[in-house]
Amino acid sequence: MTTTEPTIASDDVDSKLEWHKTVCILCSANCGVEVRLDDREITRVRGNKDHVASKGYTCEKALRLNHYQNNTSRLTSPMRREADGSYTEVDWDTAIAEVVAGMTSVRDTYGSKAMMYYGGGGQGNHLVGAYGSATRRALGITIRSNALAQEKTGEAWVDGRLFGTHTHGDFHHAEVSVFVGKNPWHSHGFDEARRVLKDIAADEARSMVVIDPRRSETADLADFHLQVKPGTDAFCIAALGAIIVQEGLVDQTFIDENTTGADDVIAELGKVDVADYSARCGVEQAQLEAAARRIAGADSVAVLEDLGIEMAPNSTLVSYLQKLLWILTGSFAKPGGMTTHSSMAPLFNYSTSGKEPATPVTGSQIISDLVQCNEIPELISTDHDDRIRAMFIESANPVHSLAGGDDWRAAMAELEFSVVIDVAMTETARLASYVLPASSQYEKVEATFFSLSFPDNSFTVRAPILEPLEGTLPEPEIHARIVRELGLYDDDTIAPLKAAAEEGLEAFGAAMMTAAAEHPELAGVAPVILYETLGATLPEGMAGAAVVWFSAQQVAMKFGAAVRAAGIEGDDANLGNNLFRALVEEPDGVVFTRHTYDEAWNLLKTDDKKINVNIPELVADLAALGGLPTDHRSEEFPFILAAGERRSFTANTIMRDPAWRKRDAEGALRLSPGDAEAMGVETGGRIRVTTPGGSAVAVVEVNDTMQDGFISLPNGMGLDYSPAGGEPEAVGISPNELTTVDWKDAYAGTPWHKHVPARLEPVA
Ligand SMILES: Nc1nc2c(c(=O)[nH]1)N[C@H]1C(S)=C(S)[C@@H](COP(=O)(O)OP(=O)(O)OC[C@H]3O[C@@H](n4cnc5c(=O)[nH]c(N)nc54)[C@H](O)[C@@H]3O)O[C@H]1N2
Ligand SMILES: Nc1nc2c(c(=O)[nH]1)N[C@H]1C(S)=C(S)[C@@H](COP(=O)(O)OP(=O)(O)OC[C@H]3O[C@@H](n4cnc5c(=O)[nH]c(N)nc54)[C@H](O)[C@@H]3O)O[C@H]1N2
Ligand code: SF4
Ligand SMILES: [Mo]
Repeated sequence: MTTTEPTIASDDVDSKLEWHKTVCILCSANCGVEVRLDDREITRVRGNKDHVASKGYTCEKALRLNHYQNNTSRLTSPMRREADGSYTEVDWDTAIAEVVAGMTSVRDTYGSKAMMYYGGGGQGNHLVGAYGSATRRALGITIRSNALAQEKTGEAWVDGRLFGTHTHGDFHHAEVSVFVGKNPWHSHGFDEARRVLKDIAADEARSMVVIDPRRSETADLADFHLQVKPGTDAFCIAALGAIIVQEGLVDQTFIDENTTGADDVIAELGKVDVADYSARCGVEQAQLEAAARRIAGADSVAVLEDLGIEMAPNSTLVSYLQKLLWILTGSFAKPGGMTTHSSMAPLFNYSTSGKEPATPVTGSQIISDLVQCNEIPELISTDHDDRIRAMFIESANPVHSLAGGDDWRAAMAELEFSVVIDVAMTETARLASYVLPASSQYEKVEATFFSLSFPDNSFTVRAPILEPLEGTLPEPEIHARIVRELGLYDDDTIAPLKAAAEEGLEAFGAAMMTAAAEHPELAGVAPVILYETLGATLPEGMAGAAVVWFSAQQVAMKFGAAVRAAGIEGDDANLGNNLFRALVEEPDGVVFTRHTYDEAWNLLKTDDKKINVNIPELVADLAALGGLPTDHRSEEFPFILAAGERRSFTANTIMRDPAWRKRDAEGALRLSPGDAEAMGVETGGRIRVTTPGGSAVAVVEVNDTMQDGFISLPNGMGLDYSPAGGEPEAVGISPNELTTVDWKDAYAGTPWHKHVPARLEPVA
């Protein structure tokens, strides 16, 4: 033992070493944690047992959070790009003035259609998006997108048609849990994922079905691992649905009472040749039958899809088919089943008609107001009059995270003006006209809107545990300064609101009503006005929580009974105020709605409060499925590459310092033992991977969970970083140097990143 290691005695005497409550921001679960600080270093992390949702659970990644908070890529000054491509540090006043001048110059020359906003939050910082919406509206930006439009818009389109809203499963209690292209062991997606998976595996009365070409860590625990050939899920799940229909296992009472329009799709499933589809997806018919019967026979079924099908062929159809499994077997609005749920702020705007607006440049549909991510470079690099000429990007790294790296770099160069707000100098920031440094998620108030639970749903407002790094500002302050610079309001405008806020929340609510009537033009910038007025009265460091007051009021209005059932008292505006108070005061998170199962029906947004099963376009696709290819490989590209797998030490692009990884330092290319032998490579060797999008050399990991012909690379690798703060270098392969913008879903335009044709060549 070295003398520099902390000892128990020094922990006890040093008051700086108290535990601070916050959350882990590395995935959507946002587990509650407690951390210890030594000056600005996060030295210890443990699960917060009192957290309402995660109850002390964490995975191994949370222990490494200091690499996010402290690393050499942190930005500490606004920066302007000069004509020669170098960056000059500028002061905040200059930066705000020049950012506003740059954006308004594009707007005034070409109109607001020439501007786009991208991003608005990663896994744990969604207040960014709320405050960013003020700048967006103040500038008049209507075109926007974020990462959801490269994964979940196909599912959202289906959800809109079926339910008019989002649905989620109760995996803690489901008799049968089904994971479709989803590996919760590593990627989570619901609270306490590994605990829940282990509980299911240990309980003979419960079962798990995993549909995945790889024997993932989750599949290893499953009762039924349907090991499809990559990209053939539509055949597999159509066969499961067909077995349910053809064996008479449909819950007809549920269908008659609670749904409309199921006949067409039931008829279509009745025609499916199960033996043929079983052969096409590579799963034995007997296994498909056993899994389908287990699903149909269960009291409750919960299903979760994710990138394995959302980023693969027929993705929107597969989202539909997967939902049919639990609709046809009546697993809705009961414990262990699927439900709708409340939300502090919905992640999508759903359309029950499926009719969405289209972008004038390409004619493609815009689902949930989010432009298709794969099309963004094309919307910029075109001669079309309506092309995008300015981008405002915040808390996202699209040059690295979206398909087609080369197209993105070209598009960024064509923009007349671009702004990036980030904590780090990213691949995207390096190409922007202006870079504004944000305080980290441990230096300001933050929260995630990924709270999808039912019957209890919770929300955590977390206080800063550190002062902002010098030179940085929290986003609420950045956006308030931008909106002020745009001249939308001044001290006089907000003086009455400030005074009312001093009096208390009740007076403030009344003053907001008056202000809304007197200044309807300020509705769009309400988040920054809340921050400057109500925020000024909140406890030290908590001003940025002000925007949550608005959500709390909305939640109280929409779900009043459920908020009261959750133990929040008060009527009308007081209910919202009391909820807001609880959220600001409670570091362990607050249950903000407690529903009864019956209420799940009321939360549907369909006109008749029934599930509208018929989606004619997708029923037609199901009918035509037999004519579609099951194999996208060719002589030139004999492998299928899953470009962007979630592993033990991946966290999107949130962790830039490669030293955070305790294993798989370079992010190995995984391939089956059979393929390794055929290629003559071994673990630790090098191999060149080439796709229609690019070529790169990877380190090899021979891995017996892979099937022959299927290879994978992790996501979030290949980020520029310099441990000493000098010229940065990338470690590992950036997956989107291998992907292309045109390889995508027909409905939502979501990329087929899990299904990239590839070839391999060993290198010496
Ligand atoms: N550790 C970690 N966790 C994360 C993240 C992270 O970066 N690292 N990112 C978070 C984010 S943003 C998201 S969206 C989620 C994503 O979470 P997941 O979707 O679970 O993650 P992936 O590993 O990309 O893909 C899941 C599975 O799809 C399988 N798959 C590949 N091709 C196919 C196919 O054709 N059919 C089927 N059925 N399966 C296929 C893969 O083998 C893999 O096991 O993870 C979140 N959690
Ligand atoms: N090939 C391939 N590509 C993929 C995927 C894949 O599986 N394969 N997965 C995709 C998926 S599902 C997703 S969700 C996307 C994610 O990709 P992005 O949407 O780009 O999101 P993140 O990687 O989470 O990056 C978030 C950015 O926020 C910054 N940041 C962190 N904290 C703060 C903060 O407090 N304020 C601000 N302003 N910035 C902050 C980080 O430095 C980082 O640059 O990647 C996608 N890209
Ligand atoms: S990475 Fe996700 S599951 Fe792991 S501790 Fe962080 S929030 Fe929880
Ligand atoms: Mo994602």
